[in-house]
Amino acid sequence: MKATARAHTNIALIKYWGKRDESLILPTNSNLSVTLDGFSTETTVHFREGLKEDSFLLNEQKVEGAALGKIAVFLDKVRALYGKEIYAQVQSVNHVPTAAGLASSASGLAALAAASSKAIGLSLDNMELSRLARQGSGSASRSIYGGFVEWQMGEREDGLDSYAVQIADQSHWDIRIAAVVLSKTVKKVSSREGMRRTVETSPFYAGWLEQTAKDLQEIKQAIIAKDFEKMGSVAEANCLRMHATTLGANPPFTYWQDTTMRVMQTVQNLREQGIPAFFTIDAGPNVKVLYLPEDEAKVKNSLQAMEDVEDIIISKPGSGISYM
Ligand code: 2P0
Repeated sequence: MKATARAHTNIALIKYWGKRDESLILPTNSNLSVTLDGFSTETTVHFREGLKEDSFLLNEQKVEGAALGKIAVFLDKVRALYGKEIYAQVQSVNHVPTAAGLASSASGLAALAAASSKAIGLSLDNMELSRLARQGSGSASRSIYGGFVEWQMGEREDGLDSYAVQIADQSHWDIRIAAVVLSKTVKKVSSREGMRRTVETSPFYAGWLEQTAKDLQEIKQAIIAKDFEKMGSVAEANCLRMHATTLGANPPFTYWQDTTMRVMQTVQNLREQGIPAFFTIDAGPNVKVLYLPEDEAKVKNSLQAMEDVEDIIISKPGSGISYM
């Protein structure tokens, strides 16, 4: 009862920002991401009779506390599908070229969903797998697929219609995504806490929801038509709107640092020079820059010239779940 799976992380171009059901992880809006080939998690799950609890090794280090708790809660859902109490040894390796806090729960929970369901003998299709991964971490539902992926929010209370679908695979469009790793990042509000506080208290949240549904339709058309300016400008505006909701929360907060804003400025300067480059930012200070392969040297040089940029990790659209 052992299986190994690999998943890549993803970056949202239309953000998932808020839950309508915290326990099933059902979002308030449909959202869309691109899977990144530069970051992945490989996870082995071994269910064994006689174990009294789950255990977790991450990059060969024993993990306990809240991180183990998240895994055990997720494995409870897999055990419930299987119908029997049996515990597992979980071993994960994060393939992230730097220790910069970029490893996301998306690749981790997607790999765990695939490996654990296979190990326990369930054979789930991608829709079922996406629905399962969603219950570990919302963004993990999208990492089941490669390329451009939409997580459809669904309407049901039981979440059966809330899962991701592929809009276009990784060979559809050769774009680049540079993850700009900043030095001296400060401790952030977790995305779970940040989205909860925003949904509950920010008067800007209603405006965010209204516009994001329109953004999603526009970006899907842009992706299919390979209209880079359109895709980039919609993604950038959507990111700015998501971050604007946090300033309206009570207590207010922001994920941005001074360095975050300087990278945003650099990207805007590139555009003024005629280079189509766009940024997006998740629940943290690091910035991801979208650009076309022919502009790589100029984009990289501008970012590398900046103070406080520690690393630049370049991805292409990556693949979905695979089994080892
Ligand atoms: C996203 N983020 O769409 C958004 C944009 C952060 C900002 O999904 O609570 O780790 O486990 O469902 O998926 C990060 O949140 O949150 C996230 P949970 P998750 O990528």
